[in-house]
Amino acid sequence: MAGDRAGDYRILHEAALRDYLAGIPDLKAILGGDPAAWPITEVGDGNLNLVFIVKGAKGGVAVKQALPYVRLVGESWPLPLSRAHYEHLALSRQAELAPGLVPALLHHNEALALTVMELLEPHIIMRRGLVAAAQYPRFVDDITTFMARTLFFTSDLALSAVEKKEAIAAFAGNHALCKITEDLIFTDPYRIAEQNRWTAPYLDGLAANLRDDMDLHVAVSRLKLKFMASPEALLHGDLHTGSIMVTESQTRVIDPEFAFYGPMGFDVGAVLANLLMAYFASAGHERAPGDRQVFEGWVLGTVEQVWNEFARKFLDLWRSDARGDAYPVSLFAGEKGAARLEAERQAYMQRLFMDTVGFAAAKTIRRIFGLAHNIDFELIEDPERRAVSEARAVRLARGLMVEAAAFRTIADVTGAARKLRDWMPELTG
Ligand code: SR1
Ligand code: MG
Repeated sequence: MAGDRAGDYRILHEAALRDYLAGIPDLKAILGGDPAAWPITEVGDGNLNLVFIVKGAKGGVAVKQALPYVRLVGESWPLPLSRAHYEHLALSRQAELAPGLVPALLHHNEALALTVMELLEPHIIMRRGLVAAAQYPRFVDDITTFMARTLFFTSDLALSAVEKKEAIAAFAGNHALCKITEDLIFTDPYRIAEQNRWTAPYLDGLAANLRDDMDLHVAVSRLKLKFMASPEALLHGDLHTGSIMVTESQTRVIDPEFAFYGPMGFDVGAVLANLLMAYFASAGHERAPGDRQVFEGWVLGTVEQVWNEFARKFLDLWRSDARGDAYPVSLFAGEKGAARLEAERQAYMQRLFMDTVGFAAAKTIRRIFGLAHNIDFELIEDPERRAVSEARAVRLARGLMVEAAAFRTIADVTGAARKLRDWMPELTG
């Protein structure tokens, strides 16, 4: 049931949440001890929801409750509670497809738009770690397994046509969240929009260029159309480094409330964009010249490995688990058929790479000129230094979108990023 049962909904602040959790025997047992002594802390630093950490004598849980509006903006921007339904549905599916890579689900209340999950401890939001120049040795293997398996097994390569269409329908109601993406990522940064902001005055000129750049407007509009009209697979839908929790040895993907059936490159591009932004932001976090060089090398290496490993794992699944209705086996019989199908797989990945690179570019530009920014850049205190890092990222992003044909491999992308590391933009102001 994806509808909003507004009558049963109430926001559970501390006391009400304590009573609620204490009334659910399984959760009470996980937490342990006297409910009156459970510390409850609101820790949500995302843009939309309340998130509480609750600790008991025995263990802890994380509680996420959707608000009927966008938290970042306030009650003036209503948002359906049904996103909690889609998040729960996506999380359940991801847990089946990529076990161990999402938080365990402990409880869900549809009417309260509330989900209780395992407490991830001592995990931190990956973006925070990247700002601190931390490296994550498990990340490549874990995120590429997550993406390859969730995207492949929800696509027409793995599902029958009936299963696939039913799955699209199950997520089709999450259109309010899609609309946020359609507006904030693919439209607003390229026009005058009340909620846009950037590092002014230094990027005023660049913001004006963006509004006047018809090549870019065509490129981003093609990406928008692809986002709206290509239900290839079940996407996480918001797979940035703020939606990933990490330790040195574990990776967990959280927050799939933007889940819907869309183009695969949108998820892969989100991961690459956010790593590339961490790379460009790094110069702004330097305390002494070169003191983050090792980290920066790791980030660019990670960008390359994420694409290469994702492509390898996805292709392996296609060779071993292609039980879907696309590319019928009967059409590719014998040696000739096998060779032709393999060539087609390579062509498919090349097309997916181009989508990925385009979406990565759009994801970058929105974080610099749109409503929702990221701490990679925001925590660079000196606005002029921040603007320099941001302008470098924008230069790469524009190239990726408008001169897409020049980027045939992931090494072309990291090579271009490396060349921009010390490029000095002309800033306004
Ligand atoms: C109004 S919501 C702004 C952004 O926050 C989420 O994390 C998504 O990225 C969305 O675009
Ligand atoms: Mg989120």
